[in-house]
Amino acid sequence: LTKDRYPNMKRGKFAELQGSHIQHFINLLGPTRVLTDPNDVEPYNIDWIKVVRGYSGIVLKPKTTQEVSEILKFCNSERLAVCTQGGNTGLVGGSVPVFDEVILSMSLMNKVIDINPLSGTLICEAGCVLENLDSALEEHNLMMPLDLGAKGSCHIGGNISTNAGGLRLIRYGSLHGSVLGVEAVLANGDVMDVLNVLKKDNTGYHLRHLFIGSEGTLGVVTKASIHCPPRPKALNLAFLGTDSFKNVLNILQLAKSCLSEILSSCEMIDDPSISAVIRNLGVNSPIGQFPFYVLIETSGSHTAHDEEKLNAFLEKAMAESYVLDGTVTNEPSRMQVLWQLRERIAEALLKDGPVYKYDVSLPVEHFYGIVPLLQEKLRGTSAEIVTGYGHIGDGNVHLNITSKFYDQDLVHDVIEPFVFKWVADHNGSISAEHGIGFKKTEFLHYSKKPGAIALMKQMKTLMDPNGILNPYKVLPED
Ligand code: FAD
Ligand code: 2HG
Ligand code: ZN
Repeated sequence: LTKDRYPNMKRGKFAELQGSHIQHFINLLGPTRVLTDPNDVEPYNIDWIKVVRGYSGIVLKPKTTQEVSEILKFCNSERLAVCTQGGNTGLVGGSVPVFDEVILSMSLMNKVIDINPLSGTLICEAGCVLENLDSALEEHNLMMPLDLGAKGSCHIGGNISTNAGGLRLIRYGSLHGSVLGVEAVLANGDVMDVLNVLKKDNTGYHLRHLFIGSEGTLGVVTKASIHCPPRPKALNLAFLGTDSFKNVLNILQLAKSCLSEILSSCEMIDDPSISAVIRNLGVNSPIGQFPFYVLIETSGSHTAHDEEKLNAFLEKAMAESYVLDGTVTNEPSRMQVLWQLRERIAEALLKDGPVYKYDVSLPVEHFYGIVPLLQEKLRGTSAEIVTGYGHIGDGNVHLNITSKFYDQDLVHDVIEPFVFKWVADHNGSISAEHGIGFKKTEFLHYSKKPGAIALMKQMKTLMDPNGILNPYKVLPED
């Protein structure tokens, strides 16, 4: 881990870690929850896609809000920068240090505090793994309102801090709706308790929203209360092949009108994406090869009712030749295999080499437009595999470009200017759900007006005057 990995970035004027700091942390947490052995610390310095890495020498593992508070109070007074880390599955380099920031791992704050089946509310600590929460809720016939491929590792605190979207946003909405309250520790160690469990509470500014999507730059989320929907009794999954993007849109429109309230996911996969899953992970597709595939999930409370609706939709989609082939199942093991074809694309693409990722929102008619343009533009370069897939129901395409090696010039001079200008020209957003993190700060201006960026900076200064919380992330350099 070399210190000059980012030659154009200047380390902020923060203190460097001293032996006396380490001793203070050991006094606070005990020796086993302060990691300083470089072998133990290294995994926390490297992000999931292995392109962003820092050289922090310490990982702290608090177990209580009080400990988080003591840590931040000390770091603030000593001017030690802090990078909070959840499951480290973030895709924009926000979860790892850029230089030598103290890493605050939330992994031991993983207790479920309360599940109320009557109100459908969950209160838990921020380090709970998303999948574990969903399993805990299952006993009470409830479910988590979000689901994503990283569910086995990501934390609810990380989901909240990135405002993660995922596979079921079309049905359950964003975390700005589902998160009822949070407890967060501010940069100076103060505990901000807005852990509301009520659905309605219009008592002034809704402070919890400051922590949803602010990527660890305004505070450390320590607890959350979440509104959890009833677990559906009937689930169906259809995996459909089609010949054109036009027909993908036809399928989406038909699914919305025929399935309406039972539609719980609508995802699109293009052929290069599914080919990577088949080739690199050995998962088989149950149908022939098509340029595009659509996954449609229905969830409801009445099996016969849902099947009737789904069949009517499929009959119409086939009659109109929107769908050329497909398979439908309600068997849990088969559904799991089908979901792998979608959920494991990110993992599969990484096996072919470094991946340049662009997570963009677009008006749905432009969802796939940039993919063929880039395929043409990048033909004959080191980065020939261009794929597009994602949350078509929410207008959120994941543009992924796989390269034989990391080609800085191609990324900076060719791909990024083209992608971000195209997205801005088509009234899109340069980050639909992954956030800005470390990798997208210089492009924020494509999606936020100068006045909005200025207000964001003022809020940061107000809440974290010494700038110790996740520096170099979200906000562009002055
Ligand atoms: P981390 O990666 O550890 O951190 C992410 C950011 O949140 C960092 O800035 C970090 O500082 C901050 N943070 C973490 N915990 C806290 C806390 N307690 N308090 C304050 N700040 C904190 N994202 C989507 O939106 N939709 C998807 O469908 C989706 N699918 C994915 C699939 C895969 C296979 C992978 C690898 C990632 C996917 N992601 C997706 C991206 C990622 O945003 C989510 O995985 C998740 O929300 C990150 O949670 P985490 O606990 O891993 O957070
Ligand atoms: C998904 O929806 C994730 O699978 C990851 O958001 C997207 O890797 C990506 O580009
Ligand atoms: Zn996604």
